[in-house]
Amino acid sequence: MRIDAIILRELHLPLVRPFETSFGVTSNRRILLAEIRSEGLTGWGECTVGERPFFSGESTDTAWQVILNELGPMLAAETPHHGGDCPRIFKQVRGNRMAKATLENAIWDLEAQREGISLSRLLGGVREIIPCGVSLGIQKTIPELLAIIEKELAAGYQRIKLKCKPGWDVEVFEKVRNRWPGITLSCDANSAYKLKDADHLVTFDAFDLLMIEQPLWHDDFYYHSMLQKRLQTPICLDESIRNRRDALAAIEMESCKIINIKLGRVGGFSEAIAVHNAAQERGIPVWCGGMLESGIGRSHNIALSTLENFSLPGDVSASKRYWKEDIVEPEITVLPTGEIPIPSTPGRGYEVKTEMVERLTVRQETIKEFALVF
Ligand code: OSB
Ligand code: MG
Repeated sequence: MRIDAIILRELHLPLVRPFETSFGVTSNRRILLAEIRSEGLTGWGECTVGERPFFSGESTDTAWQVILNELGPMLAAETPHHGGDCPRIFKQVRGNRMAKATLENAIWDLEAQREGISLSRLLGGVREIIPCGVSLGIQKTIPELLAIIEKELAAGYQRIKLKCKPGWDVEVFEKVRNRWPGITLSCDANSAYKLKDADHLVTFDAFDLLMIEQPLWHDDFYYHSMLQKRLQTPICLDESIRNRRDALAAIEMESCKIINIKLGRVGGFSEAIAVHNAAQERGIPVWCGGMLESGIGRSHNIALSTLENFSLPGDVSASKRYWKEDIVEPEITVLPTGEIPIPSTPGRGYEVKTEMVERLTVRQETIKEFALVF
């Protein structure tokens, strides 16, 4: 694929309602998009980075800089044949996995279009429809949370994940379980606890949670393995898993029984598939996480979720839960069964509304082959 142009854009998109986790509140998203033009086709990538470096060490501004000055010029100087060529092209750059995923995923999108097949098929997906769950942020009051759960269950979602932190956990689980004894429920602490909270975390076992996601430090395996020995509830790792080696280490150490795969966190489709395969070979189920993406990132998550070992409902939900109007057409919708059918058209299957993207763009750069000349 000859790279004709790489255009990097930042868009501002307000969330329909603020999203609160143990590390902070997000009300407005700064969405970074890469548009790659190649031989008459256009591939899109979304950077799933947060506005502040609170989930990972990357932020909107670091990703912008690294894509513009390092990764973009590296890619523009090459003629990649496959999305899978990107890890080699970006090898010299350490870390910055969300920045890398932005460009790599756009190349996979181009490759699917070039081959005339869906992105799901190119990735090796086997599902024609995927099960969906929702991730519910920390609310001001428990009644407000219960009202939201009621609405999401009525919409058909198959799993409810509650964000939690000290002070917003057992009391909440108790109220939710009392009201809905049979639903599939999980929680996500985003590293809000320490090992000294182990006695408290053991009390979560009473609520029959499908999993507890990332209870301890964002970069830890060892203490999670200590904690898992004391818990009946399976631990799921999110932040800790940066690549296949991490997945192997975590599985070997029994730090988790489930893995959340996020495209940005692991650096793109190539590594996401590698994590998926490593987990599958060892009997560890995976599911696809979300990062409050626009329809572009969301369509990539949908394609990824069609791989065989994505056997649990992901945080892949409808556009309207986040956006008044999404930047793709059709917007992403979920069936009353809590499922998303997989588009079979070439590429992502959701068209980018280019006029809307242009209208919302606050900065834009066209990346040149050698932006930096030393
Ligand atoms: O830990 O899964 C997480 C959102 C921002 C940062 C981290 C996480 C999340 C979510 C939202 O849980 C999932 C979604 O996009 O629906
Ligand atoms: Mg998480």
